[in-house]
Amino acid sequence: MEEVARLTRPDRVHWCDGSREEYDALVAGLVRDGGLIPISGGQFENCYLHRSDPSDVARVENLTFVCTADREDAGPNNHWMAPDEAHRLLDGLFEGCMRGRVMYVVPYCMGPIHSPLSRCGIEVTDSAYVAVNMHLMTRMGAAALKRIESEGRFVKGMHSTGELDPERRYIMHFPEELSIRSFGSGYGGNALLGKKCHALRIASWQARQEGWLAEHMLIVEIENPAGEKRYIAGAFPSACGKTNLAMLIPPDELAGWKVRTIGDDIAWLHLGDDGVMRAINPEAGYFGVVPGTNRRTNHNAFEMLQKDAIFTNVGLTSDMEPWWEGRKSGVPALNWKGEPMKSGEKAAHPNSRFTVSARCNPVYSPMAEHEDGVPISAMIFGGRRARLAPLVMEARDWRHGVLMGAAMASGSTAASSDSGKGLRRDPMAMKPFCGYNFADYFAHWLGFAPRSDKLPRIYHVNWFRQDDSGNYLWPGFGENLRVLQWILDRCGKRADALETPIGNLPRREDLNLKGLNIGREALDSILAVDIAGWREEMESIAQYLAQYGERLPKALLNEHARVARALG
Ligand code: GTP
Ligand code: SPV
Ligand code: MN
Repeated sequence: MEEVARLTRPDRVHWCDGSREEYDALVAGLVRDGGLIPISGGQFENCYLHRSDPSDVARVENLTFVCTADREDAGPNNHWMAPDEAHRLLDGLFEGCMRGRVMYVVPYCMGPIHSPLSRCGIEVTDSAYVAVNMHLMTRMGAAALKRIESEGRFVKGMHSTGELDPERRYIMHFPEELSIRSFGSGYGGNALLGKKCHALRIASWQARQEGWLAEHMLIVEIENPAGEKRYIAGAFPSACGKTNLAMLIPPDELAGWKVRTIGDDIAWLHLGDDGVMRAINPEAGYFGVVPGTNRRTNHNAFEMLQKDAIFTNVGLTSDMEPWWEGRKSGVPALNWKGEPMKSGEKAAHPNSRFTVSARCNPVYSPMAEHEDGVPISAMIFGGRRARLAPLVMEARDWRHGVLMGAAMASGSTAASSDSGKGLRRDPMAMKPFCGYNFADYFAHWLGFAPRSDKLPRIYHVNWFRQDDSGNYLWPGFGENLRVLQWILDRCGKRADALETPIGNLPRREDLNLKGLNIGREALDSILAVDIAGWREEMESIAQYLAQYGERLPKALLNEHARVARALG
């Protein structure tokens, strides 16, 4: 810390202890200097609004680098810079950057504080907003520091908002040094280094070396009316429904089912000595998408936003309540930049977010604190696919499932400022987050098959099929539980399916459709397999995979060839 302070020259160093008093004092300071605006209206209690710089509203994939000694280790899926060059560049930026500021030292633990599966880090930051977000998102402070002191090993993260100049903004990872340096952004995944930088990019690298998985997955607990609890992990790209699925509310017809959250964004998965794959959620809070959240779509999220929440980049009503598109009540007076609303503009930024501690979630599962994690029955992959991909399909085995994950694709969203337009391949929803070469990542996934005969079953789902006018064909949200029910029934050998070249699909009679409001034609089209369309899809998947060249595991190519042959 002395070394960092010598380089960055802060006025003062503050070691975070993680106490409630500290949180309140940091918030009070932010309110004094305008970094947080108290939200006083309606039901809201101890909630605040933060307006980020308008140029700094999402992750920046173009400015995110993996700096390994050998460029090939980062792979075509990452931007790369030589470690020496990256350090030179960043030393220059960090030099004196905290003059006139406070340097916060944030020790944190990703995962339950006493779990052997958890890992620690220290983020040094000059942003009090980052410090308060880390309070809500991680187990942070004295207990984490104690664990770090006894373990001696931790991920070193250095962060400064700099001048928020997009031309001087870099998010750099040094997996071989277990370090992260982030400069020039104060937003979400760019700045809360425990989340995407540590728990995914650095952890995925460590996971490969040590034989486990660090994934962009929600973990949900599902209890059936007989009281049996099962756990599903699911990878969906950013802004594609993880938080919503992790806390969904069963529809009336599925009363008796209970759904609880383990995690909404990241899962660390380990194979036990008994061959069972168990997962922990390394996080302790949510940094969730606000737009679209209302009593009907996500009642649990809506509830937990009323107290002790920080909103980033939403609008305000005239009586100081937060407002966003899809809130379904109130009228915005100011947009997310704090300007009076103009007609036709959005009040909230499409990537506006809430930060809230998991303890505020009315359906937080006590099992989320379990040191061994929860046993995973099934893994699901899914993206925003307006066409082609059916509602759900089951992989015939692990290898087929790895291909399904590797072939994932999704429409663009506001969660990244530069992911391009239209459909992009996003293997396992890890395109922006895998800290090493995807070819090696696929090989690592495939390598689990011989290690256990109790691996989770793998599925691909799609809540986002549209008709020609752009209307969603599937009602989604709570109704997604019907698909999870079929998946769990398959795992328990209690449901049938139709074998097709692309995987096993439910027929309409295999799904619980009681009371579901969906037209016959819509249902037919989301349960159909378009053979000609899938032949083209397999062609496009082959082209995508080809960029990984010789390093790509042959088993994946063989699996691709098998599916392509089955399609004829
Ligand atoms: P990140 O936090 O960026 O990783 O996103 P996420 O995957 O957790 O996505 P989230 O659950 O926040 O959902 C993103 C957007 O998709 C929100 O606007 C939701 O309202 C919407 N959404 C979520 N589930 C569904 C669904 O089943 N159907 C439809 N049509 N929209 C959904
Ligand atoms: C995502 O973009 O996948 C998020 C938000 O979960 S961020 O923390 O910005 O990465
Ligand atoms: Mn995410």
